Amino acid sequence: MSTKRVLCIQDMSGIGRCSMAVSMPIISAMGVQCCPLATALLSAHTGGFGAVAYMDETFYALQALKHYKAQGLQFDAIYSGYLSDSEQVKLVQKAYEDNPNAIKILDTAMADNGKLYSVLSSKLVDGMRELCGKADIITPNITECLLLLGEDAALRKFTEKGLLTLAKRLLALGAKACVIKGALMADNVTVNVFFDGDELELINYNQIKGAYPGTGDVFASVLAGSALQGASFKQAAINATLFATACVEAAKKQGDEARFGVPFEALLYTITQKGQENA
Ligand code: PXL
Repeated sequence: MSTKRVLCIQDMSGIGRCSMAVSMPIISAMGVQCCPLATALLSAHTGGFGAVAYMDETFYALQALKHYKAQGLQFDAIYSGYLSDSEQVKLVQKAYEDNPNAIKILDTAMADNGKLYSVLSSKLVDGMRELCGKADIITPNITECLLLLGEDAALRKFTEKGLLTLAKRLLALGAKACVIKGALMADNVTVNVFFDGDELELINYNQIKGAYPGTGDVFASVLAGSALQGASFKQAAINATLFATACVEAAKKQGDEARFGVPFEALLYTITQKGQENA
């Protein structure tokens, strides 16, 4: 069987272990080819390094998509993450149109801790909501989930019933499955909520204090890699939770500044095929 190919649509940031700089090594380690469609270049992510150097690559990315279409190149999956401008939503739409048979994984990376990222606009929220209508699986964190549903995004606790209602409302936007990440429950347990319209799975994990940027990108990358390896979306969400949690635990142990992201490099061996065989 030939190596599966995923088109990865997001920015490339030099410092802070996020987006493409996380997805390429993780997806590659999982034995899947990660083809980068860089939507922007940044010197660092926008959450902790002051005024970043920024180059928009929307025009380039559109030309690249045209090139792939002209060459008849198809991708097994389209995985998109952070988009820096609502115009970039069109890139994802075009990639979906050009690859009707691809698994469409939409990580609605745009907000956290009750707030939209400071450099983004509410137009992007509308664009992400539209994309939700065409994706197979969407992976918002709880803040993004509430923004997509037009709710107050302030952090609060939820019951299982409340989370099921949110998940049902998310799927009503059009996706086949969702994972709501990092929802805090009444008993102070944090869960990732998987729902496919049928089965609800609350994936518990040990929430560690400290906001590490890029953890959502680590999660979505493992989910994409697992899905392309043939795992069910539910199993892919479990694998992604385990790896992202291990990365945050390693960061805490190392005591690095949170803004530099999680030290996933030392754990990559655990998600290679060889590493899984030896587990
Ligand atoms: O991990 C999300 C992300 C990706 N890319 C850029 C970001 C962020 C979060 O702040 O700023 C440029």
